[in-house]
Order: sequence, then structure tokens, then C-alpha cells
Amino acid sequence: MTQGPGNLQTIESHILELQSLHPGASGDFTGLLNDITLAARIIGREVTKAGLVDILGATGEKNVQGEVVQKLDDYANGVFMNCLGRRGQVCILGSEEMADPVYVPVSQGSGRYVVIFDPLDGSSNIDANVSVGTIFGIWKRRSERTHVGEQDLLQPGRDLVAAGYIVYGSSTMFVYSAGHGVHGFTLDPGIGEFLLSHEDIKTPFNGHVYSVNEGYAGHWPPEVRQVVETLKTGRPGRDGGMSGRYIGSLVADFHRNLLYGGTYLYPPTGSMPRGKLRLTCEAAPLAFIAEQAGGYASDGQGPILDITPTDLHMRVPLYIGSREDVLWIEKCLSESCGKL
Ligand code: AHM
Ligand code: MG
Repeated sequence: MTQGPGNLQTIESHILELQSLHPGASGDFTGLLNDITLAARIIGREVTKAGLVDILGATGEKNVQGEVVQKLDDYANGVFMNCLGRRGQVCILGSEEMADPVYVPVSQGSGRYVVIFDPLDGSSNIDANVSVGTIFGIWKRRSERTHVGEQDLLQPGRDLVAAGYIVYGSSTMFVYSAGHGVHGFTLDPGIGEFLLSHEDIKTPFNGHVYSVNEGYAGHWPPEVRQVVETLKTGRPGRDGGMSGRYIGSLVADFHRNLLYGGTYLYPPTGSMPRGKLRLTCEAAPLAFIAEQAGGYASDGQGPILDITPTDLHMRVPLYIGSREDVLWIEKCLSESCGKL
């Protein structure tokens, strides 16, 4: 007799199980996470067709069906805006792609959640068929529904109720945490379902990989140069130096390091004294995932999760990955490497 598949679990049923941990839950949070999985499926479908843009029509032009072809990051942003909070669960939506947050009118629901996302991170890689990703964070509204404002939008990562990312790579994977560990689901394109493939991910305590754009080394502060040099040549007490792996697509670099161990660095440069990455839609959600998996994320001085944003698009230096390695980098940056 042919054996059927083992214990398959879809992301929807995993999310429903979460709800059962909170008796009396309204289902708003469950509905919101499910909306995000729908957006992920739609964006994933378009990303896999990206290579056909040139033969079906370049962005800005009309395609063979007479529709205007959008840039994929704009498209992904539109998908998130249309899918999220359709049942009135959201009071604010913030996106890397939009200068200002969108406040959802009170008349459209109870709006208990704030969602900030980067709909398509690393999109400059798409034309070369390199993995890209989506990142999202979900916070709870703090104010009365009628007084929603910056105090709800600008919350530290420590107050996230859930965060996650989708990596569009050789498979499409959805990785999320709602504060009970990190779980990964792989899209089965045949049935259009995300199936549990990586339960309770724990990242290695230290790793053999560092991921950084070394082209900027000449523009880094001297202490960062010293840290990277030491990672390459070997830290005291460690066998040899680390290997470099840099895709230049944050979600993909982070995901690989999460599974295999390693550290991703985006330090300040002369022209970008706070680095390039955004706190609310990139660094904080990934820091939440890292900590839930046993890793750590720092801005070089302290935990990313403890930083309260002052602006939706605030940038922050980012050192994220295996706990021991990032703690060492943090110590090195704040105390001077030479003494370590
Ligand atoms: P984006 O949000 O404009 O796509 O930029 C973020 C991306 C990350 O995915 C990636 O790690 C980083 O920028 C690469 O930057 P650089 O080319 O400076 O190394
Ligand atoms: Mg981005």
C-alpha cells in the first residue's frame, strides 16, 4: 500500500491553534495573520513571473492584456494594503513604500492592531532572479480607538505581538512568531497552501558565517572595520575565521543565518551614519524573530528590541543573528575591540 504524507499542518490551522491558547480571543488576530498569508501567496505568484516582464511588457508599459505593468514593490505594497485588515482588525498600516502611515477610519472596525511592513525587500535583486522577501510586524493599539496616533505607531520591538517574513526563493517560505517560538511553512504551489516544514526553529548559538557589504569598508567607522577584520581572521577562543556570505537581500541572508548560524551586519557608513535599514519594518520584526529563535539583534550599543522609534522610517545600524556572535560584536563596538 502506498504511504500518504505524514502529519501535514497548514499555516491556517497552526494560527487557529494559537487562538486556542487565548480563550475568549475575538479572532481578529487570527484573521489578520491569515490575511498576511493571503498577501504572501499573491505576491509570491507575481514574483515567480518577474522574469517574464521583459517579454510581456516592461514596467510602466501596457502588457499584452492592455494592463499597465507595475513595479513589483509597488504591486506588493498594493496587495498588502488591500489584503490586510479587511475585517476591520487594523487601525494603522505603515509601509516602507509609503512616506506616511495610513490611519484606518474608526467607522471601518475595531482596529485593535498596528501593522508595519516592507512589502518587497531587496527588490533590486529581482531581475537577476535572486531571492527577495517581505517583512512584517504587528503591534497592539495602545490608545482608545478614537485617539489613535503616534503613540500607537511608534512602539518598540519589545512590544510586538507577532512578526515574520516571507522569503521568495527556491521555495516560498513563511516564517513567523507570535511569541511562542518561530515556525516556518513552505508553500506547496500545487495546492496553494503553506505547510509546516520547520517547527520551533532554534538558531545556533554561534555560527561560521558573517554577512556584510564589504564594499563599504572604507566608509565604516574604524571600530567596525576592526570587528569585521577580527571575524575574518578569527576571534580569540574560536577556531579560525568565519566565511563571508552576502546575498544583498536581507530576508534571504537572515533566513540562511537563522537556519545555519551566522551574523548579518549593516553598520553605519560616512554617508549613512545610522546605516540603511529601517527600524520599524525591517530591524525590529527580524530582531523579534531572532530572539524568539534564541538569537540576538543589536544596534551596536544594545538590543534593537528596546529602541523606541521616533519616526516611521527611522534607520538603525543592525547586527543580527547567532546570540554569542552578536553579543561579542556589541561588546567589541562599545568597548573597543583591541582589549578583547
Ligand atoms: P530595500 O529595502 O531598499 O530593498 O533595501 C534593503 C536591502 C536589504 O535587503 C539588503 O540587505 C540591503 O538593502 C543591501 O544593501 P547594500 O546594497 O547597500 O548592501
Ligand atoms: Mg527594505
